[in-house]
Amino acid sequence: VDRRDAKLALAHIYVAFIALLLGGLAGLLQVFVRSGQFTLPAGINYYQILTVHGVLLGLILTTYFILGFQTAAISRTSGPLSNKQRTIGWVGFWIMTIGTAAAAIMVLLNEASVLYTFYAPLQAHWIYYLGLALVVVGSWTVSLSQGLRYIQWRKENKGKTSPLLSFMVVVNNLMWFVCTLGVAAEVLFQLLPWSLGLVERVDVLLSRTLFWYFGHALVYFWLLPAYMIWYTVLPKIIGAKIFSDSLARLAFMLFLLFSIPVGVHHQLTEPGIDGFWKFLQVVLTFFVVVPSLLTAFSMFATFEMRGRELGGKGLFGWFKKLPWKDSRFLLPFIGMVAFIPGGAGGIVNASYQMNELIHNTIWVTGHFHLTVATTVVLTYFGAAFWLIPHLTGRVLTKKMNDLAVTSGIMWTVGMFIMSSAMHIAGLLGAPRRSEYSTYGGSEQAAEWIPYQIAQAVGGTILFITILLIIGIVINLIWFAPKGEEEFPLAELAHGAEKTPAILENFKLWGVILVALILIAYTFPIFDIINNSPLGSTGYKFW
Ligand code: HAS
Repeated sequence: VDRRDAKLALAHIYVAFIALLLGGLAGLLQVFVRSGQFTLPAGINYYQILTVHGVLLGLILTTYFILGFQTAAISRTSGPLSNKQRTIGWVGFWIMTIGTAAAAIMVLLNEASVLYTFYAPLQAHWIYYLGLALVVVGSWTVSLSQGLRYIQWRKENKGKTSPLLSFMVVVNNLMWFVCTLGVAAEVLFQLLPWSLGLVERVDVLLSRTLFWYFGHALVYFWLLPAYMIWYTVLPKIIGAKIFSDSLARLAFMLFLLFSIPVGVHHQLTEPGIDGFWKFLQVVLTFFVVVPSLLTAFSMFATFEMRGRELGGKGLFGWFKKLPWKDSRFLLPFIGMVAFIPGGAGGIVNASYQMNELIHNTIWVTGHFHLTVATTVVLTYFGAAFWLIPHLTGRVLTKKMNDLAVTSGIMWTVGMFIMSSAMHIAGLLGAPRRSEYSTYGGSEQAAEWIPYQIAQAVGGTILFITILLIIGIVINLIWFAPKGEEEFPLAELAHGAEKTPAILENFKLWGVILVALILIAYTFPIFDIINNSPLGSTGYKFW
């Protein structure tokens, strides 16, 4: 990666790891509070801490890591950014950072304890919403610099298939842009005017619907960089090749199409949205499972083929041949394995009847600690351990690699304890997003307490692991020996079929995407506005 692009990528990664440390600390405080053994000092409010945790880890760590990684990925595969593109990237970085600081100050002042989902009826100070809006606008700007480099590559290489990793970055950015339009509309037309006192009331259902239009695609914005690493980096680390470029591109295009028109599966219990639209979006949700299954089978096949090439015999002999002591492989691999129960939990969530049982229980928190906090984040950590030294001109030593492997194992143990306890307590009815309570001595609530203590044990292990990870990152930034660490990137297997040009036809996929969104959302939104009991939106469509 070009040195000047490396600086831009690193700036993002620094913010991501600061967010990890502070967000992790907030997580530790939360599990302690929920265990009933600890009370927050100095009048700090539980929801304040929960907002810090969700915003820093769910929104800031992820967005910054993704944009930093993607800047490096574009520079590595399409070539260095031009001065203009790099300047656009820096402008975006600073807009995001000013927004993050503004939102953070409001949360610290307890003026924005509205959680990371921040939809109405909880209301925050307008500066919080403005700060988040700046984060979104800044992220568009950074994505633009990446997109412009990709367009430049295509112009300079007419008729050729673009580098796979660059293509993946562009698909992720496109999905991000389209989905953030929903939350931008919510912030601009509802939350900001409402918090500024310009309108008295807003329609809560509309606010939630616009949020979830964004919110589910958000989880795939987190996931796709992990898939980029699985598809293009892991084969190289194990000494294999990418066995199908087309399959990887198809999986990404399917994500682009199906990530957005599925947000209503977060609102299955809400009145005001007709059952038909819920049904339709549940069906589309089951479509979005397909690219993950494609990924699972193709990655598994790559691992098995490589293991057999290395002499692995019998049904599982190949398994032993994989580089288990290499943190660059092990951490993402554990992430993949965690996605089996994580994804299965997602299918439970999306199933209308089962959703009745788990909705708003701590099961959901368990689900996303497996998906985002294990699958995604462990893959990011595994990548950070080679990406940071690659960008700083240092190397990952054997000692640091061993510590990194230890951190991966500790993370897995902590998360296994915490998230299993969350899943079980959720099935026993424990609510999410609530402080410790005995609910007036209720017998049912008493059953949850051992699981809450288990969550505190898991959470403590996780926080210790975060300290270890921050130590490794500091070493890789300032103290590791100087040298050249590779940005591993696999080649396409010999004899792999030629990638059909249609897979890179963004106009065609864009039209299908818009059509799907219109089908899934137009009527529900018109209905919500039309039937709004508040009449606060001031519009009527029929
Ligand atoms: Fe989810 C709630 C449905 C995936 C994150 N989800 C959430 C929330 C978050 C989140 C943050 O339908 C809470 C939001 C809030 O605060 O309210 N989710 C799904 C479905 C999927 C899914 C159907 N979720 C994710 C991912 C996330 C994420 C990914 C983050 C990155 N989720 C829901 C629903 C809710 C929900 C409802 C709302 C619940 C409610 O009522 O509130 C699917 O995408 C899952 C598909 C995945 C699979 C697994 C494929 C397996 C793979 C592993 C490969 C392994 C290999 C190694 C090759 C079917 C890819 C094998 C080797 C061996 C040796 C075994």
